[in-house]
Amino acid sequence: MNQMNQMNQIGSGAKFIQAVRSNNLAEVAKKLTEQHGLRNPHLSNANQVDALTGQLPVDIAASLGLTEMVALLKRHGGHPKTVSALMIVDPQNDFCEAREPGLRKPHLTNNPSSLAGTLAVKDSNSIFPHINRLHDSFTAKNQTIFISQDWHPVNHVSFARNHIDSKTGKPHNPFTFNVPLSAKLDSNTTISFNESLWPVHCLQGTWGAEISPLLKRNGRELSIKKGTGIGIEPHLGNLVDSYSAFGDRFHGLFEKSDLQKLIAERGINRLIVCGLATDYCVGSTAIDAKIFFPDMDVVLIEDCMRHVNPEGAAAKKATMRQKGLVIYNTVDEFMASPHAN
Ligand code: VGL
Ligand code: ZN
Repeated sequence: MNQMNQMNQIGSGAKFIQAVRSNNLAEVAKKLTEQHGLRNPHLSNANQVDALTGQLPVDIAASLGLTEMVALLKRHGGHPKTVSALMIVDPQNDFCEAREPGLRKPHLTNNPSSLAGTLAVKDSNSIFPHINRLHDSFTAKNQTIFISQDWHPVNHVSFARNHIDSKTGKPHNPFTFNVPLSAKLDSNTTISFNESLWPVHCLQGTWGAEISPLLKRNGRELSIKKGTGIGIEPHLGNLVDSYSAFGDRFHGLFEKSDLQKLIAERGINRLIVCGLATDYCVGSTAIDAKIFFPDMDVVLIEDCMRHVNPEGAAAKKATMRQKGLVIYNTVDEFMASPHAN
């Protein structure tokens, strides 16, 4: 077949670009395969189009728009179409400071805005105006917004009062870190891990577990509950905490949320992760996103998260960057970046 015929049959480069932009790569691949016997019909990322381009004469590849296609795919992080979602991690009353000065004992006040959460993260309330800007933008584009909630039963493993300190014979104090725990899975298998022990927080159905009224809502957000103890075999007790919105630290061995399934179903390939707290649930969710979906663009914004411990947050951010996650300082920086479209 001469080159002119090839051009006519496939169509102009502009049409190809249009097909890429409308995510119609399957159609493009089919045509190329059927009409030209090309052996690499996969066009879902820049490398694959590069390989395809290599099978054609240079001028034909260029005139078909394949060269531009590669550039376009690379600009979009290797994906023909970006499907972004916002993940707001644990924006709950128990992780927030009081919004007004006043009484802090629930039984002494009927004004919830004077209440501080039991695990209040420093400066937590200041994230909401920034997260709300993201919420507006995602709502306007009809993009998925997930909100996760820590949702603990009274006997939850992460509550200090549920563990006796062998040295004192009394329950542990809250904010005790690196407490070695182990669990017998069966007669042959025992797993050991370190837990951080916290004050009682985010008890199912209580004010502390509710989402802060400072967060904007559109009624269409998808709710993810975690640390529920549901699904854990009764004989194992509430064995393992779930910081990540995907599930427990063993990647969902004991308790797994619907998040992985929902992301896969919706073809989400970019996740903007924000909320409370950077060093625990936000960081663990972001890292899990990359583990469960290695091609996912995972993006965080400093203004939209706060931490429990500065050292823990610095370490978590270093790990995240090392794994290829991107961290912007402000929503403005994010909005001006290639990750915002
Ligand atoms: C969290 C401590 C305990 C969090 C949850 O949301 O970061 N931190 N449970
Ligand atoms: Zn918790």
